[in-house]
Amino acid sequence: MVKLPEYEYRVPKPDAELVRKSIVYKLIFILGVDPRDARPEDWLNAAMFAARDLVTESFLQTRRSHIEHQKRMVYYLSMEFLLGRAFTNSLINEGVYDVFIEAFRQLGIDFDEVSEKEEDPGLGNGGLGRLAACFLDSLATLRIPAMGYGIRYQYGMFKQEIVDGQQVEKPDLWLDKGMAWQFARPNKHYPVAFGGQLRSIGPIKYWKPSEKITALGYDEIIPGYGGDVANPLRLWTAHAGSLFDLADFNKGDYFSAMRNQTSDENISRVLYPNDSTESGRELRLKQEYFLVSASVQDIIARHKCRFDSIETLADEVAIHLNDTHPVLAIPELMRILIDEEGIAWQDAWAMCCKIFSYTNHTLMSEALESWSVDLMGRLLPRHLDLIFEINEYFLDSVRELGEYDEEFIRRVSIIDEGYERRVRMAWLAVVASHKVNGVAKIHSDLMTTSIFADFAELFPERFTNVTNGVTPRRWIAVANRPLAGFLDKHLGTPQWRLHLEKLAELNDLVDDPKVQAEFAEVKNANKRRLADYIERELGIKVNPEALFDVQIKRIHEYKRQAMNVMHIIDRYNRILAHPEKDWQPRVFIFAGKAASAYYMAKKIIRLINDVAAVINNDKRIHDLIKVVFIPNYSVSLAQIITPAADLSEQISLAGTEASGTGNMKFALGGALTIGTLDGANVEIREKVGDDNIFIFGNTVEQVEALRREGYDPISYLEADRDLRQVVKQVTTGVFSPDEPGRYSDVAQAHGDYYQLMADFRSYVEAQNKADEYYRDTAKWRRAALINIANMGYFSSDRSIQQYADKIWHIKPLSETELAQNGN
Ligand code: AZC
Repeated sequence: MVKLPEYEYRVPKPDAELVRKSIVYKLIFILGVDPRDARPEDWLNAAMFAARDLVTESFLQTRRSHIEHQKRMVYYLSMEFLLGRAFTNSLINEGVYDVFIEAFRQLGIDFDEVSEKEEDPGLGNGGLGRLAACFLDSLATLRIPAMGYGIRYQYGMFKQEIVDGQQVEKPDLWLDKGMAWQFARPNKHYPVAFGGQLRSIGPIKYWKPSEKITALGYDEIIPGYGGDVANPLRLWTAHAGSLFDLADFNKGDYFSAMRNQTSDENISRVLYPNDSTESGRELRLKQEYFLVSASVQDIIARHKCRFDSIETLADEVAIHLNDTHPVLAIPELMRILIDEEGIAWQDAWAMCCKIFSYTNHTLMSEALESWSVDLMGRLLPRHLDLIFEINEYFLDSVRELGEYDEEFIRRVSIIDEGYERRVRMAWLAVVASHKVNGVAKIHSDLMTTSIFADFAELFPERFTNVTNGVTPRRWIAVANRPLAGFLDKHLGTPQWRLHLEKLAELNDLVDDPKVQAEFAEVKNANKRRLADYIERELGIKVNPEALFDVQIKRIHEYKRQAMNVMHIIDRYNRILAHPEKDWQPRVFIFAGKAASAYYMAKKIIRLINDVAAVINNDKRIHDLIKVVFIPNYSVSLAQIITPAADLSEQISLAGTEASGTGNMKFALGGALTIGTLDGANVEIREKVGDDNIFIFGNTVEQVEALRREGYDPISYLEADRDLRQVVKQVTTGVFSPDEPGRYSDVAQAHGDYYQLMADFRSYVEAQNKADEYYRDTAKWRRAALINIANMGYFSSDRSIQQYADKIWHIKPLSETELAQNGN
């Protein structure tokens, strides 16, 4: 092994001068750009290389320590990671933010302009992908031996433009500007095979695939806060198995040699822009297998490099499945253990059952993945065969209990024997995992009484809850610098970044008028920043003194953006009817993308924009209402919008939002929640108390009772004149005079499946109460501070600690382990 003196690989603690020189050096010698010609994008890349140098040593050191101390590792498999920008986050985590600011000042270059040039890696859709990113931050910060695996989609989430009020999808070429934050790993490549035939020679199964592609690894560096640990997120990209089909090429058929290459590489071309329904496309199944095959091979290679024997795999490795998308990792590990490592079936299965754990993120039946047996048999014959064997083994064990009838067996079977036979991926996940968790208390409870009720009966000890959390580094330290300064001052320590429960000490200060006033200044600064953004990007002037009422998230019927719009229209009607009253000015802010094929969600975006156009231009309203739809929602946009919110809209129908994490980010930034008793709202209420949150609407039990009894939306219309008027306005074209029938189907979609009519009245009442509160500035500020003070629980550090303790049984690297460098 190479031995180096420490000074040859340790980067000295940087000062501004060193950083400045480093940036200029990178610009010239890495990027080949003359400083005189450098554009902000070039400075960004140069600065990212300079920042990466600072992280790289911790990155290598972390890996050395894992090997040296034989740490048990957790591997987090996810089809999505919504990382957000790396640059400013890394400066905060490395503790060099101010040093870089100073270096830029010395260079005479605008730091903000440059850092805003960074493209968001849009490698995810919504909550599930962002959660994975918060978790990576916490894993590194808590020094948990961990690594993420994902796909390096060439095109991330589409860019959303709004044209004539409608969503238009544009390609997201996030890689085009260069990715200074990744290390290409040309030596990390694995073959991924598809198709062909399954043969057997006696009891030995033999898979002869017809197609092979190569997965190539890129490491995105995930620095932990404090700068001593950095973990890799390994992202796979598809390369054509053999660069050309040489036979075709030799025949002179250049184009058909290339054609294969292009279709192979399609595997890592796009992220499916869909956050809830199964896409049902063959390419998606290929992507899922591509991710898990490369990752499982890599996990085994890493294990073998650290330990002599594959037999110890289950002692040293935990693999976590982020939803069902990576569930093929189970038969893939079985295949490798049995077919390649020669391990007996039952032993291989016992190892799998110790290794895997699974998080469920939604109860919505349309989001439960299943794949047709036909398709799986064609693409992955060996895996299908193993799934059948696993199923048989599992069902036999259930039958042996002697307590269950064939109807029960049919229900728990991994193979759905319906009209078309299908593999139920969530069932496979539950059968193979030693722990299955939901993402908020109410969700985990519902999981065991609804979709997984039968399994909860079979394996009660398997089900658990880990309520989601968010990283205070990105969501306060990076995104909300005024609040970070406020907390440093009033808590007297920067330690809340690592111990968010310290926020509780604010509880003693919430009545202090000076503290309240300082908090108001923080909020106002954030609101002014957002108002500037809105004016710059959309040309709409909004009043920063108005109440900022915000709903930003994926557009989905269950999230009920349409109900938010209905309240806006009702308020508009009431202002017109009583202009003399003392109305609270409000700015209603929306952002979010709709899946490209989701007709109703796209219509809701259009409705928001149509309503905005009418109300914003109605002089009689005197700016008492402004409605703004900010296009192209992303992590970076959330970092601007969230800190500026006064009121956080979390209004999903009870029982539909598994947890939500936006709700936590808002409350952490001192917004009050208006919400239903759904997802993590329930736990937020427990923490902040009834007086500091606006809860409305039916409970899960009431929602279910209505469904059972035959929900009748018309009855609510009949009983409520204002509601009737709103629905009539929408459906008769008051907001779409050029096409009166445009929204005839919106209010009644699917018989009002998400019960907007049932919750409308109590929603409006809760909104009125919010106005009343807001007028009493002391009361509002106090409530906002109480929200911040009691959000400590919702740190992703707490979530990750629970995963590490209850699910993965993984111990962090201690400081001494990390300090003894194994160079
Ligand atoms: C989301 C849930 O809808 C959200 O409630 C939760 O907070 C989040 O996961 C993280 O747990 N689910 C998804 O994004 N689901 C999919 C399939 O994308």
